[in-house]
Amino acid sequence: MDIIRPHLKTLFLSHQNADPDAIGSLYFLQNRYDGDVALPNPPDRKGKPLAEYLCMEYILPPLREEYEQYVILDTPNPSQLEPINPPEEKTIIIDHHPVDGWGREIYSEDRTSCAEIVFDMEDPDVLARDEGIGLLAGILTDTSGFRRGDSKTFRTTATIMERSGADIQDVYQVISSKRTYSEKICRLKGAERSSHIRENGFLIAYTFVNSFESSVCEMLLGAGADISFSGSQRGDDFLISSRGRNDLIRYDLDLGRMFHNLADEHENIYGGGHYGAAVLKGEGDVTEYMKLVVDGSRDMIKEKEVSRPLE
Ligand SMILES: [Mn+2]
Repeated sequence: MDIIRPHLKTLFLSHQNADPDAIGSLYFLQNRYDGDVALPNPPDRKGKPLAEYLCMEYILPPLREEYEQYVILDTPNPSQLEPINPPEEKTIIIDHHPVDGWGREIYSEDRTSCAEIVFDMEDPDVLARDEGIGLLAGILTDTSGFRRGDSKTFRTTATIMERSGADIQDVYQVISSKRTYSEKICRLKGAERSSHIRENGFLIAYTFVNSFESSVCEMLLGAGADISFSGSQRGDDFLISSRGRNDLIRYDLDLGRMFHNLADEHENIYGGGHYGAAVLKGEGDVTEYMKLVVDGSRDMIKEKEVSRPLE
């Protein structure tokens, strides 16, 4: 498929706090097309060791050069590229998120990871071991360790393993990293300050922290919540991260869509994501928006008329 034009001076871009799916997909395409890579800020806890392992060089803002082609990966909304703002007419967007915040034509497929899309798009006969590790790391994290995914996911995974010679143990070794002291403190404080409510048998937990919002959400799921929210206030801006158990999809409880709809109703707010992972952010008071998202999740459960049996 000819989505990316060869022989043009190309910059590959992905979202803030780049995860292994972003890093692995960028690395693979950079190898194929020989362009530069730029990120809005440094990668996240798992993206960073992967980028280091791959010796992937990336440019951080400000960008000093102009390019003929900008290829944006794994990014559902332009706000996730800030402060990078590529010229619209030279931009190609490749993504796997169901909620589209771009308002213009993008190349998207309903897959669990961007890595699957870019690999199948290129379908190379020969794949370097490190390319395989990058792509597999993306699939592994976006499927939450293969707890999500359809037959296409596993077919693509098998093909990448066969052609690159990489295996899953290699990938785990590269992306498993220890939590920093400040992350551990955030998680503990998040636990201390957390509250929870029940709605039709679903446990909804929420808390307030200063950073590591998504890690704190995962901690709350680990503690037993079905849906978790963790919010922070930074000056005039707030950020709320959300996570849901993998089976929310079975109940059609889509946190990404809920955040997207909330953002549509409020000015200067961005919201989006997947069923089980979403972010709402913008200008405003975090406690106010926390109330909105907690109420929103209760309403969603009531509207869908779903319940979880108490075991
Ligand atoms: Mn992704």
